[in-house]
Amino acid sequence: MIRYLSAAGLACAFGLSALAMPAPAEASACSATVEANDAMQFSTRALSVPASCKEFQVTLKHTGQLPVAAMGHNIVVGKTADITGINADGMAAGAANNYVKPGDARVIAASSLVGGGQTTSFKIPVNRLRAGEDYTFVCTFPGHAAIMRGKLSLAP
Ligand SMILES: [Cu+2]
Repeated sequence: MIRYLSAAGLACAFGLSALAMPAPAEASACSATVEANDAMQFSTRALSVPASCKEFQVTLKHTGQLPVAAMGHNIVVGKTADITGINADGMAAGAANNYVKPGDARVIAASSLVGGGQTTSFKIPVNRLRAGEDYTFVCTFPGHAAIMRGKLSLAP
């Protein structure tokens, strides 16, 4: 029991320090955190995915307080040329589908929908990205994509 508590304590301490300090370069290179708020804003307008990563994990943290039905956010990644269609079909698919059309081949990766105080994460398969191609990430919650968008690219 003492050993168990000790291990849990260590894990907890590690978790806290990982939150408080910048992650080591190696750990952060294949992941990123994007915050979204009640003012319909993402905390970043550009994500760079190193080509050396097999998967790129994106954590979406909704720092607001509004419920998902009123101010839900997600992140959907696609080629910039496909984003308008992805967004239109996503909105039509509704909240039950996280505002992403089921089976949409244009969607490279997508998170689930979160409301205030919630966090989710998803992985971008890096082998679906090409150098020099123009990618965009958006929130497909109805009415959000015009403001909640950013560029995504494969870094050499
Ligand atoms: Cu949104």
